[in-house]
Amino acid sequence: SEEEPGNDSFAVYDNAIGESNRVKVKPRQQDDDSLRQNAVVHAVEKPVHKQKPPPKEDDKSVLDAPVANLNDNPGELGKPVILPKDMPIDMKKAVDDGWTKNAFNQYVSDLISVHRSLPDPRDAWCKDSARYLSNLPKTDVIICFHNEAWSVLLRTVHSVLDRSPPELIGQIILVDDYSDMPHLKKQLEDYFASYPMVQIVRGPQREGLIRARLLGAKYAKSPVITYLDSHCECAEGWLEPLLDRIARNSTTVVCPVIDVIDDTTLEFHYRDSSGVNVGGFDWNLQFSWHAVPEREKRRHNNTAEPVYSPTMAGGLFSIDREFFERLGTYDSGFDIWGGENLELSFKTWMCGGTLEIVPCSHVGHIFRKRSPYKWRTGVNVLKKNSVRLAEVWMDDYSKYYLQRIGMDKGDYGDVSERKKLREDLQCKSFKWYLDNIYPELFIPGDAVANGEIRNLGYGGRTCLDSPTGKRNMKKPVGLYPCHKQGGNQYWMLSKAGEIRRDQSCLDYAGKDVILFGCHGSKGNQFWTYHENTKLLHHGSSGKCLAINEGKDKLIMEECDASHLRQHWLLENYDSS
Ligand code: UD2
Ligand code: MN
Repeated sequence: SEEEPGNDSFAVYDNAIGESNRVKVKPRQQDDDSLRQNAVVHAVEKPVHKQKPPPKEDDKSVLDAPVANLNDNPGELGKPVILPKDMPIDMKKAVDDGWTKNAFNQYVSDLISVHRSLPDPRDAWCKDSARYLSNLPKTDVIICFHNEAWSVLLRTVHSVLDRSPPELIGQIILVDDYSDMPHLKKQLEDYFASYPMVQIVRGPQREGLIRARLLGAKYAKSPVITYLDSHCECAEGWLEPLLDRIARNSTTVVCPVIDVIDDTTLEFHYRDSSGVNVGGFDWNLQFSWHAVPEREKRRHNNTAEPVYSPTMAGGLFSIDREFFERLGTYDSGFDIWGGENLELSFKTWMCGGTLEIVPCSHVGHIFRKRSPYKWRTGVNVLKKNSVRLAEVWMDDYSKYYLQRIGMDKGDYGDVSERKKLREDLQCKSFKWYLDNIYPELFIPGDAVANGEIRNLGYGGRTCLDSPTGKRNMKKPVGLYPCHKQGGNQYWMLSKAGEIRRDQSCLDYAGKDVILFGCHGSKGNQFWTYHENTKLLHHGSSGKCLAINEGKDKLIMEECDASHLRQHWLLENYDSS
């Protein structure tokens, strides 16, 4: 499951301080479909300049235009837009600027209609309207943004308007989290002036996405709240399957399948129901995707049925407004970005609710590889959020997270109110959650050793150091001076003889020693530690783990306890 495509898509912003390059943005014209008028587009496998003139300025006319015309426009039906390799210099500059400001290809987005069509990603099972209750509750849709690109924000809103039954939407609440891009000022109000459903709320200062969502919730009146990121596209029939689950049980929190909108071409890649993933997390409190576990598959007759998910990705979900309030909405002490998704997931399960992914509901999202906006300077925002989360919800298990950050909690503010909330709600324990909702998660306390793995050769100051990022899963595992701060030097030896980093295992198949998704069948992932000789003996090869003289490479050698370079010290080793 480590290799699921979704995995790569979640950026982890290491320094918690996103760079931002606030280049002045050219004011946009009123109707965005007009942007395409002068554009040169190379659609895939199509000759240049193939596209028809864009539809008329009036928004409504776009919908009425004959389908045949529309389908030739760039990006229609979710198709990719590929720019020519040899771009004229000013076009190249515009493309680069778009990337700098947004961390996705804004230039390409601007070529695509804000009403573009998408393929219908639904399983046949989903299209039977008898599956859904006829009296569904209304939802308000809350979309928070901080310096979002104009065409992307508008496409998000239009995808809701164009593909939701109007009687199911109360308001669309756009929350501006103190953007300073000029197109997000009066121009936005002007644009939506003729859309009574759309309301714009402006935050008085930069709040971060969590408090911005709370601000939006204050304006919500419908029985259900639906949150979306500001770079999404809702697909056909996305809403009814979500609302249906809440109509049946108001403590069910639901997420659509998040389809990937390519950051470069804006291609809409949808995932059919057999490829659905559920959410998990690791002990760094980072969200991760996993294949639907067997125990969950057994509950279903059809892969399109809603599946239980231990956690949610965070940005896209619907929740009963009163249930959200009962759960204490979000912790308003969370800043800017991160951790709120796990907070809501844990308490949903622990305090009497259910969290599901609904394969019939599809919403695309542009996954970015870096955060384009400014975070807070001088504070590790993500760590502060995660410490609050761990302190309030994880009981004794919080220590496994704290070990990953060298036991240094920093200043995380006051959490007494949140603890009281948990008490008042009489929520279940975190152990109950792990045992019943996420039994797949490896518990560090079940390890025979945890912490650094130090080599005793050449001075004895070198530690096993994990390659970073899921992308590097197949890169050789490295070496680095021991730093005692956990992080990439935090390893666990499991009772089953795996050297683990959460769900990935040290693996040797004859070439490099790499990290690979744990498979639980020993072989290339089976290691035996001999406390007296200090050798780390590998199962399938019979060799021993060692380091080279340069202290920068792991090697596998014939076992020989007289070589210090084969000696290892495992932190907190306890074989009893
Ligand atoms: C994911 C979630 C995101 C959120 C985050 C963890 C998905 C698809 N996305 O990250 O919703 O749960 O994990 O916190 O599940 N924004 C503000 N103010 C800020 C920063 C961001 O309003 O200070 C807006 C931003 O414009 C966007 C939304 O919040 O609409 C989420 O931010 P993101 O897209 O940078 O987060 P993402 O998708 O990497
Ligand atoms: Mn996002």
